[in-house]
Amino acid sequence: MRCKGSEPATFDLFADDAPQAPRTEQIGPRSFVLRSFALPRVEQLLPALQQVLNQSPFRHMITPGGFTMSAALSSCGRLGWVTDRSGYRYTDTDPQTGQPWPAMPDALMQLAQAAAIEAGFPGFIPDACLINRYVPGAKMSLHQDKNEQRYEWPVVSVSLGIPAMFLFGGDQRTDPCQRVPLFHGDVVVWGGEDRLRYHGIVALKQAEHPLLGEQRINFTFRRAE
Ligand code: MD3
Ligand code: FE
Repeated sequence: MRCKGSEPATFDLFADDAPQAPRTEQIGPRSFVLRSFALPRVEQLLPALQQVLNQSPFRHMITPGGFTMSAALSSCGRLGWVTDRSGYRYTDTDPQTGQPWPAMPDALMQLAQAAAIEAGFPGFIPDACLINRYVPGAKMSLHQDKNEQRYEWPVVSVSLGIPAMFLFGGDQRTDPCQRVPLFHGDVVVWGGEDRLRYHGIVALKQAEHPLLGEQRINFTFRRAE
């Protein structure tokens, strides 16, 4: 019989729950993938997410063009990002509840700040955290993030759950894209001259994550005002 605590010190390199050491990959002049950076904090992040969703549940928003987004959205922090037939903007109340957006839980704020410091952006204090939920087949088309008042601050994003392929383009929609796979626990920071580069998410492949099931959760931290 095999005893707990006496497992051989080996692991499956190809299992998505294999132990992962944190490491940094540079994907642009001021953009970095911090592999597995959020892993030690997942136990704090999931209850924080649940607390936000109890107050402001995921919903599918309509774009100004009349399309329903395939990613479901919520927000926390003082400002939340919304889209409807009249445009894209940040609001201080959740249009679905008429209440202020849920406060940003400490675990989320601390993770965003630590990642920003790691990538060379000390002093980042996000006032908005957009939460995207993707199921297999959901995607996000190539776009720029331009609804924020200043572009000096970076964007920090945290991926949990099943993998996604991130597309990282240039300053023009037609510029070629890098494809960057993002896994459970990865954190990406984009700033400086990379802040307005086009980006998107390829339709997710069918997969199941041991903790989160058939979904990917992405937290995107920004300074909107
Ligand atoms: C690169 N979300 O919510 S993360 C978005 O995974 C969004 O849910 C994707 O694009 C997701 O707007 C990608 C991040 C992201 C956010 C802002 C960026 C990447 C960025 C701004 C500039 C360059
Ligand atoms: Fe974006």
